[in-house]
Amino acid sequence: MTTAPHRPDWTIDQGWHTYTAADHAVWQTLFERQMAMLPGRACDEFVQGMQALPMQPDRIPRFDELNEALLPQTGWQVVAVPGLVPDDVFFDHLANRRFPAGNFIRNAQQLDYLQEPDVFHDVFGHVPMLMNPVMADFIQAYGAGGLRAERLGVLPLLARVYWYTVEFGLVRQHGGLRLFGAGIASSYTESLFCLDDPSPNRLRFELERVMRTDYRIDDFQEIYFVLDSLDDLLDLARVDFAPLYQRLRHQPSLPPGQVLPHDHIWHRGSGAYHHGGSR
Ligand code: HBI
Ligand code: FE
Repeated sequence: MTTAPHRPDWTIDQGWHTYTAADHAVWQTLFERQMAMLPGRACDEFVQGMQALPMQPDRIPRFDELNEALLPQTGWQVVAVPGLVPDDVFFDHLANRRFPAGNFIRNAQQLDYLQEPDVFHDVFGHVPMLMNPVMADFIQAYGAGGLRAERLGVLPLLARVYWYTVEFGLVRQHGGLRLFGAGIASSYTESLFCLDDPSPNRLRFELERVMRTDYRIDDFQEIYFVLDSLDDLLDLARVDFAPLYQRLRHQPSLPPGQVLPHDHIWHRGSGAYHHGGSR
């Protein structure tokens, strides 16, 4: 939350003409690196969404052009914001099918890691999945649910659902695992780590389990949850969370490195990356 908002919904003009040649060059580096690596790693829906969008290697996309493809497809649109916005502002946008995207781009010294969501994370990572009708409904439902969870004081429980799906989700496809989370799809190193590294746990997605599991915001995830199908998000968008909040609100959270007896394990992580050895 960097700049004081001029509008109550925190939106700003994308200011496309103020991007420098260096900004576009950063986009190009990131874009070409991901597009070369994602085939066989990103799920089909991500690839299809990307193909139907006006994204080019050599320039940061214009949000008005993206919206010409996105609006007729799923009723979503991208709006520009200066960076992280307050939770209630964020949720209100999502509940109304507006995706707030940072308008700035990281600099060439921060290609692999930055704290705030920039235009590469938000547009390259999130917008292709917003072309998918199932994901489109799911994120809208998350926005509405987020406003409720905030009022009930249980937002951390719901935020984990978003984190382990929309941001860092994996899905079974073509007899293997594919990535669909935007936090992964926009990160070269984590796209490799989440699928190829022996270190992290990869468990079947189970809602209550996910709602109890802490996550890392400063490093690769120690655990990834795997949907059987993206269509599972349809049911997830219709879940009545009230009884889950009741049950879970006073339970301790689980550390992300821990595997439980009832977990369905696709891959048990060695833990080597985060803990320097097997446990
Ligand atoms: N703001 N621009 C932006 N992008 C986000 O992903 C975002 C945010 N504000 C709050 C937020 N995410 C999360 O804290 C919620 O999903 C819980
Ligand atoms: Fe994101």
